[in-house]
Amino acid sequence: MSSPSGSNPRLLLVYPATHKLGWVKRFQLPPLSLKQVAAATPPPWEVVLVDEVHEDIPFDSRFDLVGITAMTHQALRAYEIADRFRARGVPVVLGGIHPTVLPDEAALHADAVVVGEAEPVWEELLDDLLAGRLAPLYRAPIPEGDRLSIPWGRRDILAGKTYLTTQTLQASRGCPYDCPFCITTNYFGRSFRYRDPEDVLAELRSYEGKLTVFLDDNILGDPLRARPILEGMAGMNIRWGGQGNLRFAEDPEMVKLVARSGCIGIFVGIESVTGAHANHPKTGSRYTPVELVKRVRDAGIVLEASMVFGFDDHDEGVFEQTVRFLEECAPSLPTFHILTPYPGTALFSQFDREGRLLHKEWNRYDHGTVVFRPKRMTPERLYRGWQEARWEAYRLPAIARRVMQGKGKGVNLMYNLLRRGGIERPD
Ligand code: B12
Repeated sequence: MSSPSGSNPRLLLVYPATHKLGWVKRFQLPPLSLKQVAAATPPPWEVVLVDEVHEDIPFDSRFDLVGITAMTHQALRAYEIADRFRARGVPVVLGGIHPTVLPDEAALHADAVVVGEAEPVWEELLDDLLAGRLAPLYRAPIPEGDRLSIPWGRRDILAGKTYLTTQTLQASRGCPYDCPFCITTNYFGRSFRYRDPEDVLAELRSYEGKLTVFLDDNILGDPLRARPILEGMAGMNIRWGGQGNLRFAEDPEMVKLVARSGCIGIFVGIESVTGAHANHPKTGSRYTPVELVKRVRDAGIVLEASMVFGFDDHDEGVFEQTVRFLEECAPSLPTFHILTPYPGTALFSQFDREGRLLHKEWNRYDHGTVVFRPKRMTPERLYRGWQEARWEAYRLPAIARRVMQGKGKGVNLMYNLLRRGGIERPD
């Protein structure tokens, strides 16, 4: 296997950036998508990863193939990059969540589009390219079952770049909850697929640093499957963060195990204080979020709670209600998002059908812009309410009240002040 020039074939993987970041880029995580695509690339391919957040794209270097990943807000930039390479005669493959849900759109800017996970189709695509028979579309099957078998993400391709940590991985993929605003169930399968715990633990043992981030949709989604991984981690002196929902906190023993395994922070989507979303439908819990949050914080784990504004049952009162709820609940860090109907979700189809999408300018589908007409308020009111809630929740007295409840006051204060730094006063 060699490239048309006779030497080893060279693959460039690109993570597009929508805007330049200052010093905060040191706190970013490397793109796991591309670490996994690189891991699925067999020798003798040579892989170069360019993260546009950190470096410029080498448009003039020799590559036999360029692979670009794109979430929706990155899609337009991904297409620009693809067009420039293709104008120079370099074949381009587009993959990731946006090309997965809109392959026809992506195909206008690519020689081939990968729909879904790279692992099942990537080698075939590379072989086809070298044999001169690249197909326009490679579609991975929608995953089924409860097992996940993937190679360890490649970290060597990150050399020379500064990230918070390069130790990012997934123990599982998929999610059974099928929330209307989320893409995961449709494309990554409706069950939690876990890796063999021994394989996860072996990967963790190969890490030289302490700080590790699990990028699963919900690492604790199936507590029985997560348990052997957590137990194995307990003796490893790892410090890890991840995301999930609050369900694990219903079992006090599980909370203790999560803390013992080295968990220092967890991001949970509470989403909404009202209606169908109240108390997080995913939990169907007999405990209130207030009780569950307290349990997690008492175990010394930083808990970031994400709230979303703009659901159809939200009126102008939701902002105030949410801020009061967060005062009572006191997660370590509240995060606020504007509801964003991503293509491929049930929410997108609904708003599109109802003529409520304001536009399809993908670079503004970013959770900080209103891209649809809310049901019970104007788009302007939704935007302002989001700004006000953020401002209100990060006023110093509000931070002080939150930090004083629960353990780890110093750490929580530091995180809150850092977050406060990025919040603008409402116009
Ligand atoms: C972890 C995660 C994050 C991490 C990312 C860490 C990192 N740098 O790796 C953090 C917390 C930073 C994050 C942030 C955001 N995220 Co996020 N995130 C996820 C999550 C849970 C997993 C993504 C992941 O790493 N998966 C593991 C990798 C291996 O899988 P993958 O990326 O899908 O890649 C596979 C395939 O897609 C394919 N593939 C991907 N790229 C390419 C490229 C080529 C060439 C090929 C061939 C194949 C290929 O092969 C890969 C291996 O199988 C997903 C949910 C999900 N299940 O996808 C949401 C998700 C990707 N995030 C989402 C969003 C919206 C965001 C934010 C915009 C939210 C916000 N405003 O705060 C930000 C954007 C940040 C940014 N950098 O610009 C949405 C994207 C929706 C959309 N249509 O764009 C998702 C799908 C969540 C959802 N519920 O809808 N996120």
